Amino acid sequence: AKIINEVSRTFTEYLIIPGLTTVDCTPDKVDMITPLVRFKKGESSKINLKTPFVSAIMQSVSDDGMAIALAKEGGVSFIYGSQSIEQQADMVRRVKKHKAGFVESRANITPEQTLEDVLNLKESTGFSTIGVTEDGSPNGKFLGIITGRDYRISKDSLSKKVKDIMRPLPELAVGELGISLTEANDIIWEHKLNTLPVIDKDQNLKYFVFRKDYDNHKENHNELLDDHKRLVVGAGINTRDYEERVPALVDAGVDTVCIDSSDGFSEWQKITIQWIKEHYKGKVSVGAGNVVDKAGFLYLAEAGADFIKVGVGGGSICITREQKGIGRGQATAIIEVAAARDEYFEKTGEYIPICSDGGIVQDYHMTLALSMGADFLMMGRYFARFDESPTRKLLIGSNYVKEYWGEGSNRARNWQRYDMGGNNSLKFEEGVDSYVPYAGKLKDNLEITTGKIKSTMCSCGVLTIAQLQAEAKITLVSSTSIVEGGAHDVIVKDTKN
Ligand code: MZP
Repeated sequence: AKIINEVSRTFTEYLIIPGLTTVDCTPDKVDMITPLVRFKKGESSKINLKTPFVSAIMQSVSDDGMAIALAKEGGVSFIYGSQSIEQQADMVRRVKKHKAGFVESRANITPEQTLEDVLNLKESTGFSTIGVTEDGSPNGKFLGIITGRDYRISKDSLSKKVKDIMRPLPELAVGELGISLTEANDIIWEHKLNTLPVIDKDQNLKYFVFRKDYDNHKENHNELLDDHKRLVVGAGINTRDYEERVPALVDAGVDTVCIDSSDGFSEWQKITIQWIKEHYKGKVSVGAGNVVDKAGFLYLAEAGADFIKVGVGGGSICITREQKGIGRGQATAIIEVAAARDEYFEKTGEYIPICSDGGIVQDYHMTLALSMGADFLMMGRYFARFDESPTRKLLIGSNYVKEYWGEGSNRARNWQRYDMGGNNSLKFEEGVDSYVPYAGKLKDNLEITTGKIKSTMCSCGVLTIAQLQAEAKITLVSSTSIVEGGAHDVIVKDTKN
């Protein structure tokens, strides 16, 4: 074996040293625009993010609800590929058909849950009507609706089961909705509850449309819109069924696709990228990965990838390093791949954005990843905590949590992501099923997070991500100085009481 003696490091082992902050360098002037896809010297990327975040290609993170919420804040979701081609394309279609002024959502409530669960959902979403599906999944068989007005809530009734308070949808509505399915998103049907639960012919719940007045819609300058004033959305693909999946996604209006794999340094990815490039004559952009070194980057760059994801084994739900012994500290991986990207740009005049994927725990890790050369960040745990992620919000002890599971867990069963070709029956778990602390609305959290990043950028004296990458000074920290960085040698007051 070739032994690399350089220690592989992660974000917590580094800090940023402040640079000169000039009077013109204020957080409101910081522009976090960043390229998403490959571009030539002197040109600009066809897709730019206004916020340098994308949400992970995971069942527990990126569905159409998350995609709409994130695109409204300047980022992009990659809708998970571990579902049928038809379901994934439907999600993409819903994002593309989303219209400003209308809020769409669906509920994840089962008949066996209690009224308290319903109330939590109402509180977190602010919706007046909640749908019940057989298995609680957004696409499950639709059983009925619950409205706040139908039911008086007292403390005693909180433990009542949903099945006792649910009403079936009126026959007439089922019929009418059944007819309108094909153009579902374009129908604004005045229900007396101001809500339209859209179901398919098998009574599977598709989603709810809540009518809101256009006048109430405040213009949002962060919204990420492509040529037709539609939100931008991405989707995950794999190296097995791309010949069917990619055309369905393109037909649904997807803006970019990304091969989702735990180890992207493979000929399978090259074959997939080249098929897409040849088939669409370069018109469909495709991201690839994940890699952790220069060799992996160059392989995918030469294969034609439009952006390259970096990171193996650092995800919060990931046990790949324990199971297979492969991976690299995320900071070291980013630093090496960013240098390879810059060298490639110098040599070829083609800039290929890189994405730091997984392992972000603190907000300052984001600033570090960008300083180290990442153009944007993919996060799972961060987004899973919000109302907009597709998973259930539960009360565990006295804390609210949201479910979050890895694509390599038995729950997701996304075996293609870990596919090495050959015998298909060799499967083992590389991810866990977990909870993350519930954190509220995406928009509120994003404002705080980007506020911190902008503030750090001003500490470095820079106003753009490109300047941050070029000018930030980063230092390694000892384990004792990490202790120094938290509150220490004081008795911290318990502010909960
Ligand atoms: P994090 O933001 O939760 O730390 O990491 C999210 C990333 O972990 C994803 O974007 C993906 O690259 C990776 N992931 C997803 N599922 C698994 C798994 O089951 C995993 N092992 O490692």
